[in-house]
Amino acid sequence: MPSKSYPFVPYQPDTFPEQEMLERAHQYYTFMDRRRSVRDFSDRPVPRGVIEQVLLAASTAPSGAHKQPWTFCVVSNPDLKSQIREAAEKEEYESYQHRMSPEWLEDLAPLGTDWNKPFLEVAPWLIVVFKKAYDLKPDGTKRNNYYVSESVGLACGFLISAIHHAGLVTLTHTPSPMNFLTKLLGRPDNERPFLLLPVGYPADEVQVPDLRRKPLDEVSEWYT
Ligand code: IYR
Repeated sequence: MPSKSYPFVPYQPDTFPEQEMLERAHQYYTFMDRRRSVRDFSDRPVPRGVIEQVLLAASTAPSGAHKQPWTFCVVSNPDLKSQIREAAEKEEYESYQHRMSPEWLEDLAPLGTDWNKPFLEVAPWLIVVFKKAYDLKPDGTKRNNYYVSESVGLACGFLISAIHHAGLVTLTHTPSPMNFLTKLLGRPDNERPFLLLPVGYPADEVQVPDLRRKPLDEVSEWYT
């Protein structure tokens, strides 16, 4: 078996005394707990440089075999946003009218959603995340990726947290089915649409549903 060695480099992560660690952990929780999904956006512009930085942060997520199997398609072109809105609303209309079960519609009722998706035109940026089922080598042959959905889900989590940290809002929008995005954005065969995130400032006096998060004892079991 051929053996080959690969370089390792020293790594010195930040560490803190226990009291400071606890304070930082708590502060991060309270910061993240202020994040809300927002559906009403302002059309106020957001500099491209901010979007570049949040995408770089997203791309620091761990991924299977460090393949980083994602492409972030970033849309601000008004014509393209209109086409995306039109196609998404067509699918959403079908979903809300015919495809979603009564139980599903009942579960969504507190969120106040429907097939109308004005944020797809109003938000200054749409980030359409694609997952790469495999990579294409320069000679056109396929190279496998691993744990693709887990990896891209992690990158999206990092992205949402970076957007929140920048003082902007977003929404995890999943028009279904979402293959119209492959066509509209001209993506290659190895990419599948995963999530669509409108990014921007919230509309003036925006409101969000009065939701509660589960307490720790409902989301954790401890085996000490
Ligand atoms: N994709 C639809 C429906 C929807 C589904 C779930 I699950 C949500 O948490 C929210 C919405 C839409 O975007 O309206």
